[in-house]
Amino acid sequence: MKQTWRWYGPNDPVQLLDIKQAGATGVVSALHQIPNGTVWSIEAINERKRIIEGAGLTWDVVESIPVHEHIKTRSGDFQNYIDNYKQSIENLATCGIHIVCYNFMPVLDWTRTSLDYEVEDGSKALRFDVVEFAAFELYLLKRPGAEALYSDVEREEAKAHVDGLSEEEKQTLINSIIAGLPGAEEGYTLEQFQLVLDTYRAIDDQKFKENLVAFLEEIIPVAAKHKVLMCIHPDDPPRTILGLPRVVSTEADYAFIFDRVPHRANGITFCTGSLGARPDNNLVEIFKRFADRTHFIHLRSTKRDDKGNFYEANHLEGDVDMFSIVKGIVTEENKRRISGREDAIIPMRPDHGHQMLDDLNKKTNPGYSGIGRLRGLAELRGLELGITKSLRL
Ligand code: DNO
Repeated sequence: MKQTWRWYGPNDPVQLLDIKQAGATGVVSALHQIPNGTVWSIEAINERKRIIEGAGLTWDVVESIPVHEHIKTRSGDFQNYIDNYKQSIENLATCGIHIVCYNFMPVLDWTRTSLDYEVEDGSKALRFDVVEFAAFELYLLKRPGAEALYSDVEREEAKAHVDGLSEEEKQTLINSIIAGLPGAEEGYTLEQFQLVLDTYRAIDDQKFKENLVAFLEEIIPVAAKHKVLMCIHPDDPPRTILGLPRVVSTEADYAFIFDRVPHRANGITFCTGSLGARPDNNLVEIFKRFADRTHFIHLRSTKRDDKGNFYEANHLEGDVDMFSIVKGIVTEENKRRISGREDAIIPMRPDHGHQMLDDLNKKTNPGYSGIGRLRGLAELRGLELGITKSLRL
């Protein structure tokens, strides 16, 4: 695997030199300063590229060019936003960047209820708690129609939870969910949030799937023409939230997308942490089935319980069988090498990490502190090396 690291740009508290010292050779980055829906100009792309290469690293993957809400709902100025998206893809190719990650999650990007969940060694992890989430949507957001999704017992639990929170704790819960985690291009107030949710009233999973396909039918031919590999990131968490449609959560979802738009430029960001939060996702099988169109990999593990809660575990712990996953990846890379594919080395980044050691005293991007990811990368590269050597590759 090509060992890469997500970098939010010059304002990221983790610097390019830190990334080098962590052992990564590639960078995953996006032009977060450009408003969602606007074309990424060649100048702006080259400027970022120059900074990354100036530090002796390569810019291997764009994560992400955000997909505008109007594209997702196919409303308003969506065609203009699709045209801009195509232009950004073409401009990236002109600058020599050929892998683009994106997601098709309505309204919110990844979602957690707690950004500082303390695990037993004293480090802090990100967590999704079903009761906290219910408390948010039932009693803080007061989303119309939300009650119907919960049983009496669940509503009572959520009520008890919210009643036990101070005003400050309520605000923290709200912010954790809607103020925008790093990489999410949008942040909302409660009022704005409800308004955006309302734009999905008439869009069920089936309709949303068609909206995704319609988007892919436009962008994949452009990507293919410019040799850009598009890779869709799975929903996180991989199930419906807030009554919103979800269409990239399971093996069947992927099968549908690739059946409708088969070109290999239509590919996957294989994110073990996101997919692994769902007990019925067999990650090894999903990887096997779509390995040849996996263009980018996020390695991370989650620890689930039987109520739907999960937290982000250390990279080699939790519910993800990281050994089998990495073995599958190494095997796929070898297959590609033998068949002469140019993309035989797949970029991987250690996804998230605990806030730990010195980072506990710093302001860090949730999930994206330096030391936790350094630990993750160190463990993962060791695992890969062990597998590669034992397979005599
Ligand atoms: C969270 C990330 C996501 C991801 C986007 C891809 O840590 O995995 O924000 O970058 O969903 O578009």
